[in-house]
Amino acid sequence: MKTKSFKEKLNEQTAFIDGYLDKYLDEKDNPQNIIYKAMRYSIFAGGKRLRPILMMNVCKMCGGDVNEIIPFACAIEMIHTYSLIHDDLPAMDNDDLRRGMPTSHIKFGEATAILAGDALLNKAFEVVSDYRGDDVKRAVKAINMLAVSSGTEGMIGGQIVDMESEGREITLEELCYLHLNKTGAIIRSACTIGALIGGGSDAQVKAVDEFAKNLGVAFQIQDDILDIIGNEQELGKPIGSDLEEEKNTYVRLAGLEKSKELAYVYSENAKSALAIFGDKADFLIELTDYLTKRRS
Ligand code: GRG
Repeated sequence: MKTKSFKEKLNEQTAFIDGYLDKYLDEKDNPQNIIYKAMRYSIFAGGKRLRPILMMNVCKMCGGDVNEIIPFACAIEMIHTYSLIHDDLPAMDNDDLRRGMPTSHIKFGEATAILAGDALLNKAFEVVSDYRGDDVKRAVKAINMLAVSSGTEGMIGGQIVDMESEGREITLEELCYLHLNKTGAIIRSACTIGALIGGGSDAQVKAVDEFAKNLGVAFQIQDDILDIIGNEQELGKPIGSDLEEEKNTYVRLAGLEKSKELAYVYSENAKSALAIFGDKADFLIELTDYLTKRRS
C-alpha cells in the first residue's frame, strides 16, 4: 500500500476537522440566521487549521484517542477565527482582506462582525463544556487552559501590549513577550491540551510545551518575514503593510537576515524538544518545517 505524503495527511486532517466544524456551526433557519452565516463565512474562509491539527497530533503522539479531542480542536479554531475577525475591525487593524477574501466587517457590516466574533467565542465554550466523557476533572482542566490562553494572560494580553506599543520602537525582548502571548499562547494551549487529553506523562507535557513555545515564535517570525518577501496572491493580503504602518515586527527590529536565522533556530529548538517521542513525532517535525517554510 502506498504511504501517504505529508501533504495528503495534512489535507485529510483539514477535511476531518472541517466536517466537525460544519456540524457544530450548523446554520439554523430562524430569525437570527445571519449570525450563523457570518460565523460560517469566516470559519470556512480557507484557514490552515494549524491549531486543531497541532492538538490532534500531539494527542495521538502521547497515545490518546483523537476522537476525544474533537470538541477542543474545533473550539480552538473558533477562538482563533474570532480573534482574526476582531483583529481586522476598523477599531483594530482595519483590514479589508484576509485570505484573499473581504473581511467579516466588509462583508456583513461592523456590528454583525463584532457579534460573529463574540458568537464564535461563546460557541467554543458551549462545545467543550458539553462534555459527555468519564474524566470530567481532566476536561475542566482543559477548558480552563483554553480560557486562560485566550484571555488576559494570553492572546488578549498580547494584543493589548501590541496596541499599547504602537507608535514607539520596542526592544526585541518586548516583542518576544508580546508574541509569546498574542500568537504563542493559543498555539501552546493547543499542544498542551492535546498532551493532557492524550494522557501524556509530566515529562511528555513538558516536552510538548517546549516544542509549542519555540514553534509559536518561529511561526510569528515567518509571518513577519512573509510581509516582506511573500507573494500577495499566495498570502491573500497586501505585502509590506506591517512596514508601511511602522508595526513592531522581527524584521523591523532585527533585519531580514537575522530574522531568517532566528526562525531557523526556533524551529530547530522546537523539533529537538520532541526527541523523547522518537518516530511518533515525525508528523509534527514535518509540520514544523512546513510552517516555518510556508508561503501563506
Ligand atoms: C482581537 C482578541 C483579539 C486578538 C487578536 C491573534 C491576534 C490577536 C490577531 C491576529 C493577527 C495576526 C496576524 C497575528 C499573527 C499570528 C498569525 C500569523 C495569525 C494567523 O494565523 P494562521 O496563519 O491563520 O494560522 P489561518 O488563516 O491559517 O487560520
